[in-house]
Parts: sequence; structure tokens; C-alpha cells
Amino acid sequence: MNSNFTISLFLLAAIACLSEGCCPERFMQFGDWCFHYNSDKVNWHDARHACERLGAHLVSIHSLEDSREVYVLWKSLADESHTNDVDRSFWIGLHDLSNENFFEWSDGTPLNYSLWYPGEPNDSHGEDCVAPYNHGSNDSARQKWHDYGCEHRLPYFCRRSVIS
Ligand SMILES: [Ca+2]
Ligand SMILES: [Ca+2]
Repeated sequence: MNSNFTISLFLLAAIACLSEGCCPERFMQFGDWCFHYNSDKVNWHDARHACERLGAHLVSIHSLEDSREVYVLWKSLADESHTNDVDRSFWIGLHDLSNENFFEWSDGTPLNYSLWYPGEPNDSHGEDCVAPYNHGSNDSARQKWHDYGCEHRLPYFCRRSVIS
């Protein structure tokens, strides 16, 4: 390819990013964020590292609005049969691996909001990682969180800010 043409394409992409922000390859833009959903089922640690390799983190949730945004996005990407199935939910960045019952987000943001399913977290058999329970009669119940064994394999959501 002609190098001037290549440079022009690069500049055009850069200008588009400057005007409205953009997402790297394999991410989709939703609001002010870039999301990457991977339907491959992996344990929580592998999900965390996969996000980090993409310059992102497992998604963190700081409001009901955040939660709805992520759950609606997930529903649009996952097979309809995946809703209301605990083992077909997705990993988020919350964990209490460092100190039992002291939950923190893997992206380092503060825990300023929580959306636990009734009776959770219960640390049943030493559960230290968190996912939406994906269980209940409607979306507002299903998006609530439960602690779950980190070794379970689930799809996952990565998030990063737009490139500006
Ligand atoms: Ca725990
Ligand atoms: Ca639990």
C-alpha cells in the first residue's frame, strides 16, 4: 500500500477518535466506555488476565444504571437461553480474595455500591469471586450479584475507557 495513503488513513482514524472517542479493535462502544464480551467460559483469574492483556479490566459496577447497562448489553450478546441460568452468567471484577468478606474491584475503583441477591454473599464453600446470579423471575432479580467459586468457568466482560 502507498505509504502516503496509509498515513492518511491513520490520520483520519485519529481525527475520528479526537472528535468523539473510539474503541480499540474487539471492543464496542456503549456510552463513554468500550466493552469486550467474551463468551468463552474461563475461571475468574483467567478472565481478569484476559482483560488486562487487552488493556482493560473486568467490568466494575457503581450504580443501578451501570448494572442495567451491562446486563442489557450482555442480554443482547448472549443466547436467549443463557438468561436465568447461573452457570451461563458472566464474571465481573468484584472479589474478596485478599480479605474474606472485604470485597474490592479488580480495576481499583472504590466499592461505593452493591447489588447483592438476597442471602448473598454467603461464602458457601469459600466463594471469593462475583457474578450476576442470573436467576429469578425478571431482569432486576437476575442482575443481582452472588459470590461464586473463582474456579467456575463463565464468560466475562472487560471494560476500558474510550481512546481520546
Ligand atoms: Ca469469600
Ligand atoms: Ca454465594
